[in-house]
Amino acid sequence: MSDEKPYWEAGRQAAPSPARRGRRERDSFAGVAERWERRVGTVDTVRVDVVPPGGGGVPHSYALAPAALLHEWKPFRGRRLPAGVRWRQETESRFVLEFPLPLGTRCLGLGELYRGTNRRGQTHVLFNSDDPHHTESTPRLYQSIPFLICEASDGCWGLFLDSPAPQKWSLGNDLSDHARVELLTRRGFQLYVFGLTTLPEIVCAFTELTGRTELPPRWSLGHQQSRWSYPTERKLREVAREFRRRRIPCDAVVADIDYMDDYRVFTVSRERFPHFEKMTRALARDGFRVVTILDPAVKRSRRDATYRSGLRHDVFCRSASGEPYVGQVWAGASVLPDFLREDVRDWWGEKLRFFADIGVAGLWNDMNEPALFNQPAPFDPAVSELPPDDQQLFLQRPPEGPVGHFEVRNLYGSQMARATYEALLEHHPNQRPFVLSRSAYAGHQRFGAVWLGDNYSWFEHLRLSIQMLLSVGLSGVPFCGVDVGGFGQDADGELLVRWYQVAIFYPFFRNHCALGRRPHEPWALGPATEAHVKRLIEVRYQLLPYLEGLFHEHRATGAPLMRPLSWHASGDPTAREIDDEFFLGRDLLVAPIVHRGQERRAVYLPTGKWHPFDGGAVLTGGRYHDVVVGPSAVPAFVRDGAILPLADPVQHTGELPGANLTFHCFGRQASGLYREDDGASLGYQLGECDEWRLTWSRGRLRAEPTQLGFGGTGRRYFVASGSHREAFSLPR
Ligand code: MIG
Repeated sequence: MSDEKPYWEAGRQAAPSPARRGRRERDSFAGVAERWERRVGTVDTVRVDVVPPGGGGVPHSYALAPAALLHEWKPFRGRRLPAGVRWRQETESRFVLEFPLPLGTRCLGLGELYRGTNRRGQTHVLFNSDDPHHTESTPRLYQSIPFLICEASDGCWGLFLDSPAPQKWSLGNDLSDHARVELLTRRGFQLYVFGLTTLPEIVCAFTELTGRTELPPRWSLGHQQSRWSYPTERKLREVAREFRRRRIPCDAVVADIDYMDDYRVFTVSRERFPHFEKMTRALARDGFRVVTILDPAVKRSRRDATYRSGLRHDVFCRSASGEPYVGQVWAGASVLPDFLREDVRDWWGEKLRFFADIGVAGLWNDMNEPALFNQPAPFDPAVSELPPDDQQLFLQRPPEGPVGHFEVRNLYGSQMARATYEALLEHHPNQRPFVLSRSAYAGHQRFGAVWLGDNYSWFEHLRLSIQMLLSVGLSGVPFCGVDVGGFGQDADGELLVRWYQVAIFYPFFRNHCALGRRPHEPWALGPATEAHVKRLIEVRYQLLPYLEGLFHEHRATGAPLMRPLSWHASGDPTAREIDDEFFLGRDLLVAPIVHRGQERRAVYLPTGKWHPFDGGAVLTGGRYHDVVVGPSAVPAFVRDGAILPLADPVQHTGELPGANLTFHCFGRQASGLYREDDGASLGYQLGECDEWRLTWSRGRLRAEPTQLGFGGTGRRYFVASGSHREAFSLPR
């Protein structure tokens, strides 16, 4: 462990000096608890540092963004915590938080759960797990983000319980008007209470603390095609070729676990991928990136170079006996790097050069809960005490010293993704990394994208994807998606088309399918399905300039890309209850078909006028409309007053800079921002980005540059309103 680093990079947070102590919390608590306050963004926030008796200090927070650790907090002047939040230590390893939950208060956020956006009325477990049974009775999943937003008619307040230890959130089940959270820890934690504000402001504050997502590489926003598995290079190239032959846009093909030799990390099977480097080069010439999966577990084999190197550097998690802990995963008996240690992340990062050498453009971290075949449910959530350190599978070593795995389990996936993200940045200092992860903890957005694991080819899971992705976005992680078409079970044409009608609006857009299931590439279910899916993917590519603008917005404000209706219609009680529609940014409202056999649906539109994306009569909001959604429809509405930048269809993002771009102006008066950058480098952080403020009125578009640091791509611009379109020149 390197302790020379400044405290915000390694080591525990600076203990408050005796001269500056927070307000002591309670006399009955035998440990140390201090209360602090600060305005985070625009939100009055109280922080409580709780250290149990005999504990060292507040454990290092992996959730907080480095910049957030530099802020000064003042001793809290109030007497009670806001919103009636109370906490106490019940037993040696159990803390309890309680707060009132008046009737009508909705509970949002809390990361990934196979449940609706309103988390009220159930008990949720935060303990990262690979549970293949994705039904409502499954209380926990791969990602844990202990940030809850309580939304009432007078605004939102929030709670962030920064601890990666097991948690159980009971949110007004048994129809009671109060919530109880159990946290099983012996190490202490930090609790943040965000005072009453709006939904956008509270997410802004939470992401000011825990960080935001930098712009993804443009190619990663295109269509990605995956399946478990394309087992040979011949097959992977054939899939790519089909996309081009059929002129269906696509940017990436994905190699799942079978590209490896004996499932060993940092290897390629030379039997099945004899010319991996040649393959990636050939695919690159055709506009394809290759993404490979990479699991954390290292095969325990003296013949494996990664294992030998790991032993030499002492990187593996150890059992209480002192031996590296051995679990069963794809490669058989395997060991697990301790990604909580900086030296281990560096070690892993060095190994990752392997992928750059063979031309891999992005990495997909799977099984990083970590999932172990012999320990599918390592901890029973019914238990209300933490087992002793030496009975938590293995020990890990965060900066403050060894601790049982369960207490820090929820960090494992994020810290693996962090190791990957930071290494890619270091190896290619001016390239935006792409890292996709299955497991996550609060703050994960700093390290890339997530997908929500092994869903099924069911309409239920199509519908739930909206609610789940909305929740993940409100929990701070904007770059998210689910397996399009569904992972388990078999998709049919109707499901696939309906799924693409939603998925083209997912921030992360990947078709994936499980081993042994019926293939569902865009063409696999017949020509009618193919034609609809092709058109939908084309629309996705047309929308990419808009989507990229939303990532800029996220960077500035923390706003997710997918937003619940109440985000932009806060005073509207009907909008608040709707969770089968969503906003993509401010200007698009998406209202897809989420049931089999339906050809029409009731669409609620908030106040204002709305333009059907596919054209047709303008609809007036503030009420429901009966809308027909055919298989080739784009089920979206554009806000009156929006200027939507749409590119001409392309086959992959490499062609995008050259594609004509049209500013579609909706209504008589409209305004917007439009930005351009190279889509690949970090130059935008240094101002290499062009930005215009657009205004449309009296049939004229005006563009006023607010920043000119990029220089343009030489593409042509148009302005359109209704069916009229004419050339436009963007002032530079
Ligand atoms: O035990 O790598 O969620 O997307 O295709 C299954 C094989 C392991 C689980 C992932 C899935 C992936 C699969 N993996």
